[in-house]
Amino acid sequence: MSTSEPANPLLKIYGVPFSQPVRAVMWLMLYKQTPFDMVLTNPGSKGDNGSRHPDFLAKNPAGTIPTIEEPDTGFVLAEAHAIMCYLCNKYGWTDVYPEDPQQRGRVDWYLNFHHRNVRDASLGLVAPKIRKDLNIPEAMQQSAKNTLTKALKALDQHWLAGNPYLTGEQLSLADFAAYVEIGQLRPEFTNVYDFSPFPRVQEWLNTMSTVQGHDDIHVVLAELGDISIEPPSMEAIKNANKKALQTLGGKLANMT
Ligand SMILES: N[C@@H](CCC(=O)N[C@@H](CS)C(=O)NCC(=O)O)C(=O)O
Repeated sequence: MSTSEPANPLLKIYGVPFSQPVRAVMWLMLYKQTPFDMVLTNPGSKGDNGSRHPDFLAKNPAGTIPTIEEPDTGFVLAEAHAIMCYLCNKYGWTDVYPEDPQQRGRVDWYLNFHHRNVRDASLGLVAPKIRKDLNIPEAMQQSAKNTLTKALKALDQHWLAGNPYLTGEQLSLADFAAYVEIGQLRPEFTNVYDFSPFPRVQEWLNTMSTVQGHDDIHVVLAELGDISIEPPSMEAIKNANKKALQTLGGKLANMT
């Protein structure tokens, strides 16, 4: 693992630990031992700390987390993958975002493929239990589950054939991005998916759980536990986020 000089003043990350794309960005920062300011921002809320509040929409009109802001330059960026690529470019983190055009091309390939494919893990299996307010139609949930299963087949038969990480012998941004979606479904977390048809994916999940920062980033899910039978209460979700924030606060994140 390599380290970098802490940014000064610290980079602001708007989000909450329960958000998958926020976890991907925070994991990269923890992996690189780079401190940041975590600005708690509730997804979808129009309240003061919400991603749909006019102040937040002025920064990111899509109203989504993660969004980052550099206090020294005022530079704002949204979309988890754009953020991770930017941070790698800025700090020279070429181990996880290689300079070689073909290797980088493969990472970019995965990061683009991820949307509407692996990302459907949340739409089909997690959001229906956690965000009851969204009333995700049954047909949409089923379609998302089918999309995820096809994507996992592609990971098992193509991306992970012959190499331990998604894009080769080295851990890359692709692995962080994919794990926050797929890993959340594991038996030790929400327990909502049977991975037995995908042995290479299972092996990769085990490898990823040994990557620096994994346990700290996943406190929120370890706290929430199995949701396969009973959807968690709002109280349980809030407590899990709180515990996660305490852990992250004790590490590299300043909480604001
Ligand atoms: N493509 C975006 C997706 C971000 C996203 O869906 N964030 C959710 C939380 S997990 C969000 O902010 N939802 C609030 C909303 O859409 O109102 C990324 O990768 O950053």
